[in-house]
Amino acid sequence: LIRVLRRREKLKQYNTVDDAVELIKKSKRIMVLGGAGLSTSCGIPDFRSKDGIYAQLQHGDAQYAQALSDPTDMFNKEFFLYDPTCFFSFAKQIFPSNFKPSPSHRFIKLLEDKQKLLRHYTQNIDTLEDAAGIEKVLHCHGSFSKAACTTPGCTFTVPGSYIKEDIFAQRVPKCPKCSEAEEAKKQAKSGKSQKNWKADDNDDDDDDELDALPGIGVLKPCITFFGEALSGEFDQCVVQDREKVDLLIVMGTSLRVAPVSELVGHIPHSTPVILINRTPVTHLAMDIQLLGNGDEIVDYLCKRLDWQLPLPKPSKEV
Ligand code: CNA
Repeated sequence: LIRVLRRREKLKQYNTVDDAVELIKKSKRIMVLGGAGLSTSCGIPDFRSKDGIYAQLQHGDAQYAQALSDPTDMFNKEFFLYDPTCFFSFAKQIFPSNFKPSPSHRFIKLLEDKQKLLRHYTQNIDTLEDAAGIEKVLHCHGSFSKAACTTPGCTFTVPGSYIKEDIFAQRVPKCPKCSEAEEAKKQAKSGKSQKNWKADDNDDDDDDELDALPGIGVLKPCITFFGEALSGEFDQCVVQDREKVDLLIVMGTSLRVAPVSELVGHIPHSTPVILINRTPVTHLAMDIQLLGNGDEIVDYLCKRLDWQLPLPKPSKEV
């Protein structure tokens, strides 16, 4: 809170859209922090808007409303391990396929082309930054570009395309290595009981308990669920970037998901922050809030900056 108040104190010189244009013009190391609002115009719903995924899960589809005590359970690791079918019956709605980057993505690419982008921290998992050709991007919450086995100790990882068919067929994709191991284990066990062997030790019982969870041995997309830690790369990048950044642009996010939302507090108080979002952010101090449709706002900013947004590229599937 102290940090927030100091920021308000210090930076009250920036208030208007003219200030935003000037800041973008003069800044050379812009950090962008983006969220689901970057991709809503591409047809991918966000979490918390009135027509977002949470509202859909809570009120729209009875199947999910019954299964989930809270809509965030859909992206909760513990719930996933107990019931992976729920996520995989829903995942096709957010799996990146034939989506094209929005003007907002292309604006970030333009910042990069103008040598102004320090890094784009995206919370999105839809890989549309890659489709837009943005190179200085950190996928803070991972993405659908890979999937990995959930069995502890199994490192089997595949490209996202490997599980695409299962996702669209609403099937739970199984790890082929663990399926083999499971089969071998079953056979060994039946051999054991035939010979009437004793159980080996307690560790084995623990393993059995874990193995029994339906979400173990499943190829889970490498997206960060609630209850999972972010990769160490996030902290490393923040440490590297915090002293270099000269402007932070927050785009299309409610800033409700920590620790990424905390990035705003990690940068120096002297660094101005511009928010481009449909709804205001009231729990963190922004110097300038440009509220409305993000694509229209970046279009306006480009006109004011005399910049041309790059044309959309042909879509690239995961
Ligand atoms: P959120 O909490 O749903 O917030 C989205 C924000 O974007 C809201 O404040 C909206 O007002 C705003 N918004 C929506 N549409 C527009 C628009 N056209 N123009 C301007 N603003 C708009 O989602 P956050 O990103 O803040 O939350 C982080 C979560 C969302 C991450 O863990 C993501 O993985 C997760 N998510 C990602 C995607 C995706 O990859 N496309 C989709 C849904 C959820």
